[in-house]
Amino acid sequence: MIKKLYILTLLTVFSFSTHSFADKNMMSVGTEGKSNEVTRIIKIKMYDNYFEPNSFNFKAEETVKFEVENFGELVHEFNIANAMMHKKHQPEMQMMVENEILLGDSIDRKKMAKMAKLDKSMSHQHSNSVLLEPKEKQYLIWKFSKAQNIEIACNVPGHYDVGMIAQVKIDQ
Ligand SMILES: [Cu+2]
Repeated sequence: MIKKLYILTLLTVFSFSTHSFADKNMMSVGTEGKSNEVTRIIKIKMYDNYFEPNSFNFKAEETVKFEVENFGELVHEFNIANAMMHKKHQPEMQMMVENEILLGDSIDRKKMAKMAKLDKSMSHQHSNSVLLEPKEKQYLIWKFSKAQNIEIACNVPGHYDVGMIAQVKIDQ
């Protein structure tokens, strides 16, 4: 119990200290989009462990609605970011596994809400991502920023490493 509290305290300190940096970082790949600005709707299928399609081409400033559905038998994440952001997000996902919020084929959303009160990073409330159980479907509207190459990836522990990544090329 003491050990758990200690870890939570550490995590809270960590997430407070990195939050403004994380927000700024996220802005570099885009921002949450508005539904009246959507110019394209794209259906994404998630399987164990890959995306279909797995490469995209967008224009700078374009607003896209992603309809994401999990056809796999495992929990998967759809996360729009760059490689560095994915790397930073992975320890949060690992903590969700260690706290038994994130299970192989399900998400304990009750526990997630409870933990989120103690540590915001455990809420998985990021505008650039959705986390889905098998058969779940959710949409995400994203406005891309400047021309660059970024990645849509799944940061469920182990999945990024086996290549659950879609390359995103944003042109001027
Ligand atoms: Cu995955």
